[in-house]
Amino acid sequence: MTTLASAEAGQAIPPEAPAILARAPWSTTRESRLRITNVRTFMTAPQGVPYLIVRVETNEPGLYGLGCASDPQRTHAVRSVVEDYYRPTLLGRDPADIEDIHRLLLNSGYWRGGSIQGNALGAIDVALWDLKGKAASMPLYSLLGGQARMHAETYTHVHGHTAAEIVDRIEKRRDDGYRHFRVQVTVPGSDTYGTTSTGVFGQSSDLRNGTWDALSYLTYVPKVLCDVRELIGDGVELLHDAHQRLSIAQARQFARAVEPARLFFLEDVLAPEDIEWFPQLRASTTTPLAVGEVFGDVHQYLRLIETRSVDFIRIRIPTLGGITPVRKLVAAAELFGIRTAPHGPGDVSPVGQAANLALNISAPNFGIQEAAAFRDETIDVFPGTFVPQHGVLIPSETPGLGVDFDERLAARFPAPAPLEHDRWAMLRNTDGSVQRP
Ligand code: GCO
Ligand code: MG
Repeated sequence: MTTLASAEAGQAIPPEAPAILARAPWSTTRESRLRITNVRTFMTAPQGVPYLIVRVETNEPGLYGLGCASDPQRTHAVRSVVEDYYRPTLLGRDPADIEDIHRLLLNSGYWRGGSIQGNALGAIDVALWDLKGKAASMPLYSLLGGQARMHAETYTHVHGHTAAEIVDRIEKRRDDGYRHFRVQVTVPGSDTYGTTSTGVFGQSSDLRNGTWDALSYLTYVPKVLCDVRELIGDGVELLHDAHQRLSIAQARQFARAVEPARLFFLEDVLAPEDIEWFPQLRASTTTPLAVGEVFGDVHQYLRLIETRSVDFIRIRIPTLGGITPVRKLVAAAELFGIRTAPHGPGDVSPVGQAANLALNISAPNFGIQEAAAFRDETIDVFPGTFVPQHGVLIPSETPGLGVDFDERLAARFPAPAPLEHDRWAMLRNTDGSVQRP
């Protein structure tokens, strides 16, 4: 086993560095001096939602990469994959060979997919891209093909009970420069996603009362969305997230009923289990469709892309395994005229948002970026956090992702215990049956 024991190395390679098989054959002969010497994980919750940050360290002093492995519902399981399986496989490796490392880690788990492995792999992958940018003294978007736009436009979240209340809130955020608004509607007596004043993501949404009623949602929400359009007129884009809760018949009705609202897109009007219905749904409505937030594998999008049955792909870089697979997905979508809408509410960390921005700035088919309202504490823990300015995210020239991580400050925000954060995902219908959250 080749170990780099040179005196100038920042850190010697720990003895548990993997057997030669974990390394590409060429990596033991190539003259590269850079080696992975440690992989560390940090759980923190400055935004109230658990973040899992991964730091890949090297033998070059001060050269490390950061990745976001944040699956708020299974954080502890993701941490184990990184620490117990990926770390020993990576020690001693040259971080340059991202494709090889990605494929090795993906296949070393044998069983494919799922958010737990996806987020663990996604963090390692993004950290290696961050490292590569830093080593090349280039911002990540430059490595991905350079700047294709000045900035990435974002959408913000508003919610309310009546059209008047919602329009009032939109007008306030328009003054901040936003032109795109995800509108969620509070439905009397039922829990509709993203509709209450306090929530786990800090800026809005998600205090669940635990009961969902499709009939009241279908009766109340389309009318409010159309009334909002009537009141606000043109010049702003309205979005809505149905959060995977409708049947195909309800989805068809809903998509047709909101056509007068001229939505920018209607998100997750069907669940991933029902994606085969999208071609038919697409043919039945003019309402633009977006889906993909909960997909755990880029292959899940292929049917939607080849049939051109969505307008936007919602992508969560950590869950899909990082920049390596997602940049291929984005390129495929571009060839079919489909735009991107990366996921980015409060439960994607500023490291994850920085990866979104690198992709958005370099991808010709970028559509719109969901933008969390990060709290001040979160911005302090993540120096360089990208925050919307006048409704857009502006890239920086900083090498790599452009965001750092203050592990000492992060320790002041312990993550909630398992199941403390998950409760909002446990939803029931009025008949007591379990409902997709
Ligand atoms: C969105 C999403 C999120 C999810 C959350 C789950 O469109 O932003 O639906 O709000 O509910 O990311 O952890
Ligand atoms: Mg969503």
